[in-house]
Amino acid sequence: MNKIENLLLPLIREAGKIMTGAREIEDTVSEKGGDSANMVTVYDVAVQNFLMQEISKIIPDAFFFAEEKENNAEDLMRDHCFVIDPIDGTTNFVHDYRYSCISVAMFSKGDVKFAAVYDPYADEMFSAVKGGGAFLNGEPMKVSDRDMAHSIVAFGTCPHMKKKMGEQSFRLAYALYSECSDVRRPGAAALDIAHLAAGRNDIFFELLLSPWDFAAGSLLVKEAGGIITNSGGEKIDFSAPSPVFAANPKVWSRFFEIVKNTIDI
Ligand code: 2AM
Ligand code: CA
Repeated sequence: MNKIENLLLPLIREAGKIMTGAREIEDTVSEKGGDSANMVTVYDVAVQNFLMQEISKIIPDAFFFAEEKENNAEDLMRDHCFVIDPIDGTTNFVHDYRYSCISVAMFSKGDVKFAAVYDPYADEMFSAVKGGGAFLNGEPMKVSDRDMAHSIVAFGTCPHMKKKMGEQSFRLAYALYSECSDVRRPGAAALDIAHLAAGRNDIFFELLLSPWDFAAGSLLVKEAGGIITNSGGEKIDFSAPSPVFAANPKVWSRFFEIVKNTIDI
């Protein structure tokens, strides 16, 4: 492990204790607007504040692009900009469903150089440094080699945009369901993408996500040998919300063919 990992990973594990130590979570919820499922708790803010404060001690000139604050996309072009989702899977968190994570990506001049997704319930740290491979709790991880018939598809339903994205999301899930082994809707996009990088699921999609949901996951998938793109099959733009499609290389072309034949985004 190089230096940046040694400094950041213990901080992110420490932040996980704020999640696992949370009590009476539902009493701390505020609604953020949208169709539904767009909530924030005092713990989202506490994790974000803890990470911003501790990272600033290590990297005093760090910038932050994070879910529970106002952001400036130009900061992604700085030398050090941390894209943070303090709790991805907030609805799961509020329900004590125990499938939520912390997602941290370090950008340097627009490019993700370091990524970590941490599941504090399973104590699993998914991490990657650009060009250095991907790891799960320090052990190398890679995407699966399963074919379509044996694949699990994890997907998100855009609950915050049900009217615009709901029907297409389920249409695509159904089209994939017809050819794959089965589908899952776990409820935390960053963790679903990390699990794809670890070879646990084989295909992931959600038709609209925010940069903090997919920034870390995109490096994990690439460093684990997988493919992750926007709806045009191109590199995702990190400065704005985007559709996200990811898969192992074996199923990618059939997966993306089904995407193109099924939905219109
Ligand atoms: P969150 O839990 O951090 O809010 C659920 O389908 C996925 O969508 C979760 O990863 C969730 O992240 C994300 N999500 C929820 N509200 C969103 C919004 N308004 N814009 C983009 N993504 C959102
Ligand atoms: Ca969040």
